[in-house]
Amino acid sequence: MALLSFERKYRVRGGTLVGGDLFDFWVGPFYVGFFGVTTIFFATLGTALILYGAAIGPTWNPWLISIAPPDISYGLSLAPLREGGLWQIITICAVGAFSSWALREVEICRKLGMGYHVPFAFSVAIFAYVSLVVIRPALMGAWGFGFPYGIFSHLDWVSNTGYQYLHFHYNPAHMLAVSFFFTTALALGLHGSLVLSAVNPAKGTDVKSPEYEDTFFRDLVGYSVGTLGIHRVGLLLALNAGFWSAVCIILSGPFWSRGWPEWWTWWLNLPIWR
Ligand code: UQ2
Repeated sequence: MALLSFERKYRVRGGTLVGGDLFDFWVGPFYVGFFGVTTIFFATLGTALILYGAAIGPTWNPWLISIAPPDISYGLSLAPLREGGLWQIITICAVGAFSSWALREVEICRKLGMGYHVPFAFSVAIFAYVSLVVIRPALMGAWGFGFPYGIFSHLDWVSNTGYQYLHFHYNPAHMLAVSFFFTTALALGLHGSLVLSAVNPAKGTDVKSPEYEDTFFRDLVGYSVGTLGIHRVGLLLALNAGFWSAVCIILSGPFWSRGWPEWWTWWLNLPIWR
């Protein structure tokens, strides 16, 4: 169905979670909805506060601008704007904007009668962010454990936090997360190259059907997961990458405060070595 005639079919009332018909309209190509309004609100306020934070800070060098969370001594209380309060409001705006975006995706899914796979997947990414700036700081008793909003400063935070546990790569959940990230890249590399090889062949030759894609992998590794299957595998791999990232950082501090290499002493202490 051509895009213009399909628009008439799907640009219909209903499917909203909040607000009924009130925000059930489009602006140009964009569906608005109640959560479109809240997305714009949080994103605009958050961006303005980041710019304000930069303006009262020491530099306009984009690499060095940084908006830091409050000192640990503020615990879980609200801090003055210039001493981490900005970071706190910006964090609320970020979580508000990301959640609004996910719920707007849900409304679009409902309108179209589709599954909720996209908002579900996005929610795992939101969970990974929230685990860093809300869940772990709350469990450790201070917003100061969140990461600063700046390009170099957040890299420094990751490095410092990693070294606090001596060698973060010994964190078993981090091992899982990294393995899932790499496998996600492998799967997308295989899938993207396979699809392009089939549907974008040499000039003057025919586009190849999925049977060719199946046959390629049956010839190569004796198995094809199939055209639907590869997307299930891809989603599973990507969701696990985000999920175990969240787990590995929530474990570090709230549930394990020594070096991660030391965690493996359970292995050395297994009775089978005696
Ligand atoms: C496949 C298939 C696709 C694909 C890919 C495969 C026709 C267009 C990439 C091959 C995938 C396999 C064998 C599984 C890979 C598993 C991991 C964990 C990387 O069969 O069907 O559809 O894109």
